[in-house]
Amino acid sequence: MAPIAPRSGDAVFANVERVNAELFTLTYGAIVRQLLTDLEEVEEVNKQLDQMGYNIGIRLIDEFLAKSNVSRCVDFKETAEVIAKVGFKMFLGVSASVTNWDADGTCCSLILEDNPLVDFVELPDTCQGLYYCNVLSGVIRGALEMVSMKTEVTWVRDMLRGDDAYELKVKLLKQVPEEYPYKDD
Ligand code: MYR
Repeated sequence: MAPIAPRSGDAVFANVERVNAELFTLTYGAIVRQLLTDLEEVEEVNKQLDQMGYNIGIRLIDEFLAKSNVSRCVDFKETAEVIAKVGFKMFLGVSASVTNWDADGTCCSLILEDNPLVDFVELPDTCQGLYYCNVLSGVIRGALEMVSMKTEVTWVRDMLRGDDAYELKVKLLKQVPEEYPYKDD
């Protein structure tokens, strides 16, 4: 009989990552389901998911800045690229594309073709109006607020609602200048 060959470290690591990702997806689904039960109104669930995301975002930015080595972005266009290519990759395992810029460079769309949050998800008819992934809009809003950018983040397209992609509109409302924390006198 052939000996049982140990799996390589890489294979084990990939497996652990996949299991973690699935656990995360299923846990998120369980949270949404519980909110639907507790709050009853889909609009309230949308608000709660966004608020949860915001609370995550204001903390996650520290980890993002520490791990990514990203330095200050020159403008909002660079910030959007960083979110799409580095932030999404780091926390969601997929990257997004950035499109639909407005003329003054303060509003764009982040398009996700692959969205691990919705693996295994099917929404019943009673959930029409639910923005299942609303935690993501809150995360972006919270994270950007911590680096002095007030934004409005809204869903434009959602595959769970029958659209052909996931599209988030990110609008920069205000860039708060950072204050020097010490008085010069
Ligand atoms: C700067 O200070 O100019 C850099 C700003 C970088 C902001 C990056 C925010 C990362 C947000 C990650 C979102 C992940 C969603 C899953």
